[in-house]
Amino acid sequence: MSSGVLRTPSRLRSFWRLQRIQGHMMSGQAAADVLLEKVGNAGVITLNRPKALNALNLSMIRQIYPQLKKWETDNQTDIVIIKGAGGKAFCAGGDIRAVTEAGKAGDSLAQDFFREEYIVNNTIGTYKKPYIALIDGITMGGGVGLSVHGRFRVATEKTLFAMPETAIGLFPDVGGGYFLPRLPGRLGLFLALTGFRLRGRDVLRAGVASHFVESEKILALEKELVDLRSPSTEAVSRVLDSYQDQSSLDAEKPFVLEPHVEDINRLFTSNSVEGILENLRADGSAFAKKQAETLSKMSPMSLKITYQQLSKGASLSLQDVLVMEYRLSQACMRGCDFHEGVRAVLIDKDQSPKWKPSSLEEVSEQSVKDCFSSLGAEDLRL
Ligand code: QUE
Repeated sequence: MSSGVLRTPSRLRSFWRLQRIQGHMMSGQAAADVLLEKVGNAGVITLNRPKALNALNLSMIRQIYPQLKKWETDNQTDIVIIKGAGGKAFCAGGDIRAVTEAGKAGDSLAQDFFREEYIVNNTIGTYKKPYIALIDGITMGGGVGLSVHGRFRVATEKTLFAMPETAIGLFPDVGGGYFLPRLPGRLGLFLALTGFRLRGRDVLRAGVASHFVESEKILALEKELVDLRSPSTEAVSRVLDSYQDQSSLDAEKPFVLEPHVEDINRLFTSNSVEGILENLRADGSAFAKKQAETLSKMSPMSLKITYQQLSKGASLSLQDVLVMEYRLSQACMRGCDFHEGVRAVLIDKDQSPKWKPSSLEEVSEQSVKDCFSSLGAEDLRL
């Protein structure tokens, strides 16, 4: 690589003179919830609600989307990097407390939030320039939607990944119906139903991340990406590979699910959630017992919706999955479990949701089918 004198001024300029697109401070008010900056020829998105673990709200979505579209065709922008502020989280999900409150009050936020969030997910999934998500911390739900559909997802030892929505009466949305059934074997269905958490290098091993880099190297990695002189997909790929090769952290530690991969593939193969639960209960291993116990705490309606969502999603495009998931999001908004789950987990924090229906057997086939029905003029269009 050349390190000529000629390069230094432009590199300094590109790195230190941050071109502000939206102000960091809104004239004496609180800090902006998302920062959108040009750093050299990179567009950099920083999710900036560290106290809320950078959970995504509609305001952030409405700033990110138009900027992504502009950068996609802007001659001065070659790559897009997305990261989280505060060192703890990339993005811990959506601001679903506000969403359920809006739903109960009949406010349009409940429709707009999911619609506009999924439009961003689709934009990332079809992005024409290298899109690099630095998932250096908690990455759940909505945070997964901002990363997993992009070309590059960089995990670190601080990454904590999960799709935990069945615990709050929702379902693993933001394109979960697309990427989860495309993971090896029955891994995606397992992650979707149980909300199982993956950490660090295991996020790469599961096929969710594209690279693993040590957290302390992320700043240097970002600088190198921003300084790339011809930032093609191949060039970005080479930089990420070289950073990945520098780390052997946990390289000898086996994948946490390695001893259970065959069990998961066998036990999570059934034509119903009840069948999966029977498989787990009949198996008798400590692992199977634990997963059965986890599933027994989840919303029965959510489990059945999720099973169908992934079954259908396996053979749909990302766009068609997002249209399906938008229908499901509005069905959850009409029902009780989503509101009850958010109450139990995020508002009252009693962790004891009262699901309706309370058992899998009471969830009728028709009630699940109805959740997938067209919304007519209200359907998501991509
Ligand atoms: C299950 C979930 C979510 C969750 C907890 C669960 C979820 C979500 C949040 C969350 C986290 C931090 C925030 C926030 C929301 O927590 O989807 O507003 O600041 O978004 O057990 O599905």
